[in-house]
Amino acid sequence: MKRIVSGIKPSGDLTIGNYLGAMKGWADNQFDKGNENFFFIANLHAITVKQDPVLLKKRTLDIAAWLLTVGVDPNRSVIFIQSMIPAHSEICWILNNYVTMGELGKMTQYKDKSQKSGKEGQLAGLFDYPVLMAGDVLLYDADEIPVGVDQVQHVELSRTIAQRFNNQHGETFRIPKATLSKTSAKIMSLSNASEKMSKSESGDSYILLEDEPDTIIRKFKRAVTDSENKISYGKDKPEISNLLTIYSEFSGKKIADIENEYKDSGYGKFKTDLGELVAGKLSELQKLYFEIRNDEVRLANVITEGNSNAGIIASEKMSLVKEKLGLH
Ligand code: AQP
Repeated sequence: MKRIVSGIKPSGDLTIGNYLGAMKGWADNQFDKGNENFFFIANLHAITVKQDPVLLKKRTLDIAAWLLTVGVDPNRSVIFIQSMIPAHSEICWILNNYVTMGELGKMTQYKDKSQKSGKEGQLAGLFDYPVLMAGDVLLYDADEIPVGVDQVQHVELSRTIAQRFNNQHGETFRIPKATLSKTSAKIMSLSNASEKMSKSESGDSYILLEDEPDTIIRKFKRAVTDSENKISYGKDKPEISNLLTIYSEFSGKKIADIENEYKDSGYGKFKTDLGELVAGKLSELQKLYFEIRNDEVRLANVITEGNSNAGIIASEKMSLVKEKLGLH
């Protein structure tokens, strides 16, 4: 039996990056026999960047509804909210003592985000983010953490922390490993293909799962591309490669087949078709999403049950950790 644990932050509205890089894979992999799945909404991680409390609460429920929409099934997966399980905050403090400032300072996400947010944004919580994340997975004895490539470094650090703790106190945590989505697709920003698409960035750089068809088509038309006007995938063509990846993910077609289909077309036609393809797929998902999102009673029941199931496992692990440390 494998235990799978992963989370998503309600730090903005969800993008197709979150969907293709994480949620879609979570839903697809639920059917592997014997897997136990835990998916959580990482609202404690979200507050490492300033959040509007009303919006944070709304987005937490939005994500729960999106998880159900894309096929995460509460009968196969535990869906829970991080802040509702106090053990996450508690274990973070303890694990802080098994990692150095030097190790945390090397994390690329911290470097990127703290640079962008200036001095005021260089919060201790942002620096400590990977330790909370280590706690998130170690509490549940996770075997596998399905993440986008951008998060692999954090999972590596979770392994280091777990190994260090186990070496000092005896077997306590299972050592987790990161697993990448089938394509390992990292979806890049539409306005700057050297940065990943992020929900907390600006409007034209991302496609939101809730974007209207017209907006989606407009954003793809405006997506930055090189001047070669040739639909081909390659390291030296990051912008069109990113668009080809998105096309491939939404259509299920191989990149080589798409290149062939568009060998006589320019970027204009390709971008229009891509916009229509994505708008069509997202419209279908949105219909289901709004039904699920409006059924607040069902949503609350799924979350309450998930919190309860996760809470039992987390507090058992917390007791073991405290016992090992003489904190009981
Ligand atoms: N652009 C992306 N391509 C592929 N995978 C992605 N993920 C996020 N963006 C992309 C994956 O989505 C999961 C949940 O991410 P998260 O919300 O916990 O944190 P994040 O990676 O920081 O996501 P964002 O959208 O970039 O949020 P902000 O802007 O708030 O920082 C993860 O598995 C991640 O790999």
